[in-house]
Amino acid sequence: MYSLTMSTDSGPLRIGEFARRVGVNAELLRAWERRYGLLTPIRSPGGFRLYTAEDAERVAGMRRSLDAGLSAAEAARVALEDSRPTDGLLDDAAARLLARIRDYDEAGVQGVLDESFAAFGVEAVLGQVILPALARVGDDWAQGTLDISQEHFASNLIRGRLLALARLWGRGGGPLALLACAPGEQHDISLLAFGLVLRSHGWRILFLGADTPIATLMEAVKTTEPALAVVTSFDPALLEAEADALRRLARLVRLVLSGPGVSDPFCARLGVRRLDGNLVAAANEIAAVG
Ligand code: B12
Repeated sequence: MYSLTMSTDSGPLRIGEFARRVGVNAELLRAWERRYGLLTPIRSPGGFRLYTAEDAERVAGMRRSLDAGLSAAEAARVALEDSRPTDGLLDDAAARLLARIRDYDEAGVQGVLDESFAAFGVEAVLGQVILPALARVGDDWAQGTLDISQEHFASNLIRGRLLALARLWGRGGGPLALLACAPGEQHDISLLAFGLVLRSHGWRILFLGADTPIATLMEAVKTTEPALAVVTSFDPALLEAEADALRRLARLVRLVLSGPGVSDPFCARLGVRRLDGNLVAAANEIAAVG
């Protein structure tokens, strides 16, 4: 069985290294490219061919079909049909983003984000590039293979980038969503991402961000009368401490609780809705049902 042989931490590769990783010699790779259009390398600024994870996936598919006894032309056709170019490119961008984060390479991080936003929609970049890279940053940090300074470097760049996209997201005529993190909660990047997806459906966003006291949230609700208030937490204890205040808030506004710190039993106790899982899907669902 041939799996995807390019690791997730490498960016596009020159042919020698690519050949080594996929286990097919460079001459044969060139022949497959020339004869069947199996590979679609991008060009480096110096004009070298650079192969991506998508190319690696096609080579793996080609080898599987050859092993199954198909002719080379037939195997290439099957591999091309099976390959999912967009997913490959997005995975590749996530891997490169992580590599640039590890190198503290600010221009590199911005470059990957520039390319990704230029080529794909906000939803795809958030859901398949930025959030997976952040999740991986967290995992690697927890395992001790990534330093907290790299996590801070990444968080600040990404947060700044998302805030720039959020500029004037309170304008317009759509329904208003008030977004805030629970008191004591610092993780506001996913809430920003959620707001951007909701904004793409025409919603207006009032973002209060990290560590918002529930009393002040109530004041903002009274003044702005939002259609929805979303409170996020990554830590169940922070919500538990605010149970009474949240219950009062839920009397004033349609309230949903979100993030990994929220549980079904807690929401049931308060009689509020829980929104979690994939945040892009959650925002799309809210936008669809109004
Ligand atoms: C960036 C980051 C930080 C930054 C936050 C910067 C910022 N302004 O947001 C800083 C440095 C402040 C930070 C601090 C801490 N962090 Co931190 N952090 C992270 C990291 C790397 C990414 C957070 C993030 O944006 N996640 C969003 C996405 C990537 O996560 P996700 O789980 O895939 O989210 C999915 C769903 O849960 C859901 N979802 C998540 N949010 C929302 C919101 C809405 C509206 C909806 C609908 C859905 C939804 O959608 C996502 C899928 O689409 C995570 C790693 C991780 N896996 O999350 C750790 C992580 C959350 N942090 C962790 C910890 C331990 C901490 C600290 C306690 C560390 C410390 N000792 O100080 C503090 C706590 C600070 C506080 N009081 O809040 C742990 C939490 C473990 C736990 N549950 O107990 C994690 C998981 C790292 C780890 N692997 O251990 N952190």
